[in-house]
Amino acid sequence: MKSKSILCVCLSMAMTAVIPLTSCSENTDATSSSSSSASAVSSQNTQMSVLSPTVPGLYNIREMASEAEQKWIYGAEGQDGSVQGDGGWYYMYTEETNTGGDYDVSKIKECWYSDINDGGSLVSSGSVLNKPTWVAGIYSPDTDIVSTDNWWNQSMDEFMSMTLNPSVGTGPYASAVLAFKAPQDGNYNIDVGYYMGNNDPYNLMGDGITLSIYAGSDKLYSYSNAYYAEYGHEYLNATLRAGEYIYIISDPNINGINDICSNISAEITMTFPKYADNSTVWAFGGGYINGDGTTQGENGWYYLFSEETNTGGIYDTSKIEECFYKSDYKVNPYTEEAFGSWLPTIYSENIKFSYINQWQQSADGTLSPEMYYPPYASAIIGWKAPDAGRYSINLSLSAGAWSDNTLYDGVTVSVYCGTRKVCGKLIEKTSDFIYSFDADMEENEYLYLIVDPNNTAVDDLVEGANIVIEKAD
Ligand SMILES: [Ca+2]
Ligand SMILES: [Ca+2]
Repeated sequence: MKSKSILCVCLSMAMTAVIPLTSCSENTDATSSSSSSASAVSSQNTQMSVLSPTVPGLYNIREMASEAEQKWIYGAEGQDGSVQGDGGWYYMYTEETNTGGDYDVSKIKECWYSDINDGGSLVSSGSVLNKPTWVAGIYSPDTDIVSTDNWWNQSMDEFMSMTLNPSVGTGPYASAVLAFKAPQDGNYNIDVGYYMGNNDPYNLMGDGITLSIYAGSDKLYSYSNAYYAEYGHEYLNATLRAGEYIYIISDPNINGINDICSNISAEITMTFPKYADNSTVWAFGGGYINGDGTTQGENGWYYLFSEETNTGGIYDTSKIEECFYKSDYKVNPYTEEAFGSWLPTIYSENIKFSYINQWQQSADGTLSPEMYYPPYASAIIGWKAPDAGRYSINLSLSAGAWSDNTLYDGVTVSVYCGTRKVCGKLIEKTSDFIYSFDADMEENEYLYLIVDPNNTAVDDLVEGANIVIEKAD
């Protein structure tokens, strides 16, 4: 079970969390090193939050993001669990079981709804189990589907603990499926929690369940547990076309004895990546399109690094170099689909993502210098000003050591305009960093966002970075 999100949280983290405003004052030496007033960074805005609506010339990232995302929560208040498709959620099943997590999703069908108030023969007793449930089509109204032997339940009823329980004592068996239908083309973050396994591991007849998560026909996740039921939580991401489904599939394996799959939570967030106009506004991160993220200089953005680390936030920007792009750096173990990262040239072309190499620098706003062994490097995103002038610059990101291990020292996040340091902040444990300022920049001068791993790069994670630059003239 993973506890760490390795996927883009994009805008949703910054937008939905209570945002602690990160003070940058202790390291700010914005103007002291500059001899030219024309190139000075204006200091009056350096403490300002991007949330301030009153300052002209500042781009309000929060407002942009709320326009740019949409969220669906399974079981949200007001949702009607007796209707297919309410809130985007569908109750489904498949006759494919015990497949080791491989399914032909074209065989998934909709369930039918059994409302005990209709007085059907589905329920054998007057116990609390006498709740409405969605039922696989292989079971007829004459089937005793919720009884001493059969614990099939598929409902968002809080009292039934959000179940996706394919447990029937004797076959035929079916896999219970909760599905979400994508309302439009987009990139979807998928956040699923569950409790699953064998409800009575002392009964050796039970073989638990297999829980799988699909986006369309792509398997994103699969986990089988025949032993003590346990809690898990997955953070996944997929690009879907309108009308495609996300499936959460609960498979009873060989039999349904003591199978439990409950406490299902599911939250789908879609982001609509935006195009900045790249003549008055430039933007980088998970909410914005900069080509396919594999080209240096797209809309002015560059993937860079420096061998300078653990410097207390002081860098010689002439030492900053370009990264190289490795398209097959990471491979999804379930779909075997490769995806890439920008990497410092101090690492070999043959480097692969592994538990000791977790560097990730990509257009989705990930800027993590995470490595288990030296040599370390600082991960940098740069933006080259197309014209001389004054720019309003807004940054937000989530940074720090992602684990609770006190041995690890997080990152130092610094911002430079050319050789001039604007801001520097040591962030040991994961927190949000939000910073806004105005700067006068020369033509072709770089803005740098520098993520320094400090003394060790273990567990150093920076994600959800969004940078919005607006011409302030
Ligand atoms: Ca089973
Ligand atoms: Ca560190």
